[in-house]
Amino acid sequence: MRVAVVGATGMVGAVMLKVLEERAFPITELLLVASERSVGKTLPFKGVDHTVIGLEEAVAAKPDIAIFSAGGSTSLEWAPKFADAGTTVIDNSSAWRMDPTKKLVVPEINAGELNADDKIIANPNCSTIQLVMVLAPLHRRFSMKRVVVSTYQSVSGTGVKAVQQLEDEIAGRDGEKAYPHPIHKNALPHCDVFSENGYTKEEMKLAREPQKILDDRTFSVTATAVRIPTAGGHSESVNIEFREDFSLEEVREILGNTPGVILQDDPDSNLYPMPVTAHDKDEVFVGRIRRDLTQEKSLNLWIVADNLRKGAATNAVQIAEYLAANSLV
Ligand code: A2P
Ligand code: 11C
Repeated sequence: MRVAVVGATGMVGAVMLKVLEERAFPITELLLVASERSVGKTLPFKGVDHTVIGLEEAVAAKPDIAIFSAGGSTSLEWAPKFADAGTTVIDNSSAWRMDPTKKLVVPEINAGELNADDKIIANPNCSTIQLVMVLAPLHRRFSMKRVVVSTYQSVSGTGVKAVQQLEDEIAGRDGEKAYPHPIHKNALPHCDVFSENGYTKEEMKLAREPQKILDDRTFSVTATAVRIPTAGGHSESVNIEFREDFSLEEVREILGNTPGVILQDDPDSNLYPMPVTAHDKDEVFVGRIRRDLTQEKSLNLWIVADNLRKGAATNAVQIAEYLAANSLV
């Protein structure tokens, strides 16, 4: 495969390169693409320096696959240009996710919907991916009615500037601010921008994307998204009301047998998912599985994943792997 990584100099881009290398994706030529500011810089891949090129040059090279993580406006403008040149785009931004003509894919759940005509494929939001990885197998068995999720999201989800803000505040240094408040020793009920309905865009992504991925509007999701001072890894407290009753044994068995999900649920030995243990892992971790004692057929659990891995780079590379394995590019 001839592969372009658009946004290669960025935070997700760096993880993208690491994941492509680790998973030994079959690359015959790699194009590293960023803004004009970075053209001419070099980045290593498999021990070889690669020179960063601009978007025009990358489109003209007609790669088989372009994985985008360069922000929504770059995707909106450039993904169609790559697609017109015959390149399949896997886009990590929010630009195309809710476009009814584009598929929103978590490979373990709905890669089967993809075909060779899908030229722009959307990668879901990080907090959505880890949530649906756990919801999907439970929904298939017990039919979800309503999900209430509260997130605890790391500063890496906001980007380099936010990681720097946290480091500056810990060190007591002045610096640029990514957030309107301190993040060190704080928690901000504010991820992405507020929309007119009082929810943030991040909360609305959590409400809408799962329905599209599961192709089902018979359940609803309501969310509160909170930024906390963790360096990497998003956590989620989730309450699920089902139509069918369940046993905790069966829930554990289902999740324990779900590819890409790892059960970490042994309170007696203080075993539960945490950002520090999920760091640099491709899987989604689930624990604290217990009945909601206040309502029938309802479950509480806790989900953690590395937001830059399964939440972004790994999921995008898995889509590329599926396309390659099924001769769809
Ligand atoms: P650059 O490093 O040249 O600015 P992050 O999310 O970590 O901020 O990274 C964003 C990524 O998207 C970077 O690789 C950045 O390149 C790239 N990028 C941002 N704006 C553009 C643009 N207009 N065209 C191409 N790449 C862009
Ligand atoms: C966060 N979920 O942690 C965001 C980052 O829609 O792709 C990714 C934003 C997006 O703030």
